[in-house]
This record gives sequence, C-alpha cells and structure tokens, in this order.
Amino acid sequence: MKRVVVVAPTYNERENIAEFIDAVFAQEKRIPGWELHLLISDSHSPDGTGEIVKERAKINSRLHYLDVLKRGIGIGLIEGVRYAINKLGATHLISMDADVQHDPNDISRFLTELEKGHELVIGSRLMPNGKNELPIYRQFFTIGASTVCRLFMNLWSIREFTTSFRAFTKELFLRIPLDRVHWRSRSYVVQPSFLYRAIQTNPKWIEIPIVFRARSRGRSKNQVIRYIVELTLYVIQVRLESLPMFMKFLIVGTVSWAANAGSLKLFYTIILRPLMQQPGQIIGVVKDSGLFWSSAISIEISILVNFFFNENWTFRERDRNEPVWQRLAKFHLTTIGSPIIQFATINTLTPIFGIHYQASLAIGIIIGLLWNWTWNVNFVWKAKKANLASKTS
Ligand SMILES: Nc1nc2c(ncn2[C@@H]2O[C@H](COP(=O)(O)OP(=O)(O)OP(=O)(O)O)[C@@H](O)[C@H]2O)c(=O)[nH]1
Ligand SMILES: [Mg+2]
Repeated sequence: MKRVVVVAPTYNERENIAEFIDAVFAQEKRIPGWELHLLISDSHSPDGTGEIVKERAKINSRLHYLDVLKRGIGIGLIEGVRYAINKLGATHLISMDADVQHDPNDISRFLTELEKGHELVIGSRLMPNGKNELPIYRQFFTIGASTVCRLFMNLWSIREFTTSFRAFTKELFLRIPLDRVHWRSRSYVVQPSFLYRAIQTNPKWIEIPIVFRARSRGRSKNQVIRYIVELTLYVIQVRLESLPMFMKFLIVGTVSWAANAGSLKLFYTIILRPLMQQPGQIIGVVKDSGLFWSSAISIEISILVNFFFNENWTFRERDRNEPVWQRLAKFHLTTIGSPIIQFATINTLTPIFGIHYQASLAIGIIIGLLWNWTWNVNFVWKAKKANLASKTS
C-alpha cells in the first residue's frame, strides 16, 4: 500500500483547521490503494490551532501534529515533508494550504497523476479550467510573479509557480538540493524556488488545473512586498547561476581586478606613498618601494576576493570532497603564478617603459587569467567524479 502524507503548514488557522481536517479525511474512500495521512506542520500558532489538531489526533491515528516552532511557510513545508518521510514513512507527498482555499476534493486528481508515473504534479490556477478567485490585485500579482519566474528561470512550459498545491514522490524530494531552496525565508519564495530546484532534477512532471478559493475565515499571512523583493532577488540569482562557467570566471576576474586596482590606489596613493619617499630601499632593482608593497598587498586582497566568489559561485557545482582550506591552499599555490606575472608586468612595464601602473596591471591580469582558468578547472575545483565517469562512459 502506498502511503501519501498531506503536509499542510499552518499559522493561526483555528477557524479553518477542523473543516480542513474533515475535508481531507473525507477523501479516504475516493482513493483506493492509498493510505492517507495528514500532517499539520504548525509554527507554534498562538491561537490554539495546535490544541485542536492534537485533540483530534487522539482519536485519529492518521492525523499528525508537528510543531516546527519557528515562523515561515517554507519551514512548515520542508520540515513537515522531512518529518513525513522520516517518521511517518511517506512514499508520496502532497503539499497544500490548510485554510481550505485549496480544495481537498482535488487530492484524488493529484494521486491519479502520481499513479500514472509522474514524480511531480503542479497545481495551477493559470491554465484552462484553473481559476483564481482572489481579488483582482492579487490575481495580477500571481500572474506577474509566475511570468517573472517563467522568464528568468527559462521555464515557459510551466504556468504557475506560486501556489503550494503540489504532489511529489519521496525520491524526488530527496534529490532536491534544499540548500538552494529559499525555504527558511518568512516570505512565500519557497514555492517558486522549490519548484525550480525540483524541475532541475529532471522529474517526470505535469501541471493540472486547480481552483483557488478566496479565504473565507482567518487572516492572510502573505506579505506581498517582502515576497516581491525576495522573488526578485531569487530570480536574479537563478539567472546569474545559469551563466556559463567561463563567463562567471571572467566576471569574478573583473571583480577581483576592481578589488586589486582599488586597493592598489588606496595603498599606493593614500597610505604608502607619503610614508615611503626614498626610492630603492627594499631591493636594489625596485625603484619605487611604495609601489612594491602596495601591489603586493593588493594582489593578496584580490586573491582572497577571487577565491571567495569562485568557491561560492563559479565552481559551486564542482567537487567538494576536500576541506575548504585545502582548496584555498591549492588556489594560493597555483594563482601565485598569476600575481608573479602581474607583479613582473607592473614592475617592469611601469618603471622601465613608463606605462601607467593600472595599465601594466591590466596586461598582467589577462595573461594571469588564462593561467588561472587552467589550474582552477583541473586542480583546485575538479569536476565531480560522477561527472567524469559519465563523460568517459
Ligand atoms: N507553518 C507555517 N505555516 C504558515 C505560515 N504562514 C502561513 N502559513 C500557512 O500557509 C498557508 C498559506 O498562507 P496564507 O496566509 O493563506 O497565504 P495565501 O493563501 O497566499 O493568502 P490568502 O489568500 O489571503 O489566504 C496557510 O495554510 C497558512 O496557515 C508560517 O509562518 N508557518
Ligand atoms: Mg490562504
């Protein structure tokens, strides 16, 4: 028997919860072959939602209560699904709102799609037969948010990104990299971000129409402004993420160059030059000791900036088996070639040929860049073993 757990996040749903529980369990007779459980994943509602659920759970062994303690619909959803899988033995999951805006009568339609072999079933108000009964300004918001997602996530085949009513398999959930889903946020950005990450794992998915009723009781917790800001930041992050690796590497290189050039200016013209007036003090060949120290310090700063962004962005998908300090050590070891190239160019082109020190730096950086790329992809952030295997097989 397949066990489906309906996970419903709640915050202050005292007025809706009893009706919702009854409506969910009324589905049992309509879904032969499925063992239906309901998990209320509550953010410690002060209005007594939890007490109502716990009371009913005493006489219904398929009703469960989880207090996730912290606020946030994403926390309710993700902690709830984890609990359903680990503690309740869920093989399949349905997420939905507990304020009866999502119709429990639709549950059987979601399960039918799972039975057909879909790993992800997406409820949609924005397709034929789907309906959004919210006030018109909220409808605009739903359409706007989903359009932005389609555009930025490059997923035109999906129409609705912003509602929780979905069904999925345990296997799909376990494949999703949750550290890349913004589920700890207080806003509802979890809905589009969860969907995006789920789709990235290449599931067999389908979108089905749902009717979203207006809330009849209780209060909305949707904070529209916060949602807009977080969604905007998320889709920008998604766009930046999908740039080709070499493009990211070049952007990071440019940022490091700016850090290098900026600190060179800072140390050379503002701090060091006034302090070090006598030339040739450090090493005989070096005519300008202020420039010598400034370029050395600013190069180290740019190495650290470079490492930080490459580690967390450009090569994020690469092998992470070694501890970070080992990659940092390897990075220093190999990029040393690049600053040596830069150092040599600055201290030859500028003092000997009279080229402006920033121009000398730029020339050094271009040569150093190609050197770095080669070592980065082959030594510091190697491809994952699985990728290598699939490439060769
Ligand atoms: N666990 C948990 N659930 C939450 C939280 N905020 C909202 N929810 C639940 O998430 C679901 C959707 O929240 P709603 O406030 O209904 O959001 P909405 O449906 O977009 O807005 P309305 O149409 O005005 O109801 C409901 O079941 C809420 O109880 C939270 O902080 N924690
Ligand atoms: Mg609601």
